[in-house]
Amino acid sequence: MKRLMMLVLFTAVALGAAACSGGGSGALEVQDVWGRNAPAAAPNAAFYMTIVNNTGEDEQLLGASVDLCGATELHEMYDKGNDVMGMRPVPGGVIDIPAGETVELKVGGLHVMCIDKDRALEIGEEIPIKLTFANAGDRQVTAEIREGAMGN
Ligand SMILES: [Cu+2]
Repeated sequence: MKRLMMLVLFTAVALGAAACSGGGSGALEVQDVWGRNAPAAAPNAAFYMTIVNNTGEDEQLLGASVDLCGATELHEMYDKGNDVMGMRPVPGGVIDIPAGETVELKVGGLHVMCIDKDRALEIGEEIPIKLTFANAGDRQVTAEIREGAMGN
C-alpha cells in the first residue's frame, strides 16, 4: 500500500511538472465565439469569445474584421455612474492577453463591436470573423449566433 502511494505521488508530481513546463510550447486558442441574434433594423451587434494564451509570450488582440459590419471595434463596458453602464473603445485600441492567461470577451465586459451591420443575424448561422493578433497574425474564427436578450 505504501508503495502504491509513492507511485501515485510520483505520478502526480511528474504530471504537474509536465503541465507547468509548457512555456512557449502551447498555442493561442480562440474558443466559444458567439454573438446574439439581432434584427436588420438594429444597427449594431456584439461578438464574444474566450482567448487562451498558452504561448510563452504576451499577446495582443489588435482588431477584428467582419464582412457584414460597416466597422468593427474592440469595446469594453464601463460604469458611467448612477447604475448606468456605457461602452467605449478599449484604451489603446487593443486587448492584452498576457502569457499563460485567459481573457474572456463576454456580455457586460469586453466585446467585438459590430457597427452599422448590413443585415439581420439569425439564430444558428455562422459568421466568419478575422481576428488580428500582434504575434499570431490573422486568425479566422467563426461566431455562432445564439438567442440572447436585447441590450448589453
Ligand atoms: Cu460596444
